[in-house]
Amino acid sequence: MKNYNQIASDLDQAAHQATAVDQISTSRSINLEESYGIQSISIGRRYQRGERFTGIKLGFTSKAKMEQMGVHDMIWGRLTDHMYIESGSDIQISGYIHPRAEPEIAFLVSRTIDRKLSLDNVKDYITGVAIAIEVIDSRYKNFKFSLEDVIADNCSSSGYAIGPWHPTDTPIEDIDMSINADGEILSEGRSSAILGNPWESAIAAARLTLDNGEILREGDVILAGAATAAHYIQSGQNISARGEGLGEVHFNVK
Ligand code: OOG
Ligand code: MG
Repeated sequence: MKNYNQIASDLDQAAHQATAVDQISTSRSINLEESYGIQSISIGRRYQRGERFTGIKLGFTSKAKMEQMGVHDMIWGRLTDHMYIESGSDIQISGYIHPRAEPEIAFLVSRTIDRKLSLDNVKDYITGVAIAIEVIDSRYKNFKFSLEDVIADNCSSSGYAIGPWHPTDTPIEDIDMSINADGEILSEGRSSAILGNPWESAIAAARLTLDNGEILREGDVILAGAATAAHYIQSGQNISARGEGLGEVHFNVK
């Protein structure tokens, strides 16, 4: 039976080489604590290659996402500078296994989050909100996994693009959001689908990092989790996300 280091290394290699691997849960059972442990070892390998922590992403914060993937609970993973996609730039499909894109809301951290937050004080720690696209690319064959599998795989994190930052008094509680290919809507939804209010994701991110020994500092990013189902992307497409009052973010798939 593979140990945690071997599993973490397999997942890291799968991402690095854009080749899918078997789910862990088909050959052994792991619990949630073990899967976060594997995620941490696996992301450590990225840091060793020189990648830098840039924030965290939440997953399965909307019913649409939980139903699409058949899971039932919120998850979190790490983002690195290597995953950042500049808006308007090209991404190479060959660097991915079976990438999907989804519309997200991003938060920009203004100072070290050293306490649990609430709706009353969350804006004291956040300086901007933006529309974003997350590119998820499960390292598991057929994009199929259990909750434990996907956590170990750093929650499918693969890329993220962020639109223009807006001040924190910009309404984001219940706005229209869409993910589009070549200007055609693939999915649209309301931001209130994200935990009832996307600010709750920033609050959850503060709690999860504090409870798990990560620190969110000035300049770090929080991705709130997608409001709609994710869509496979293909070379030749221009992928964009739009958020009412937040503008647009896009990239080209080569
Ligand atoms: C897991 C990641 C979920 C979200 O926004 O809900 C996620 C997956 O669907 O592969 O990023
Ligand atoms: Mg996501």
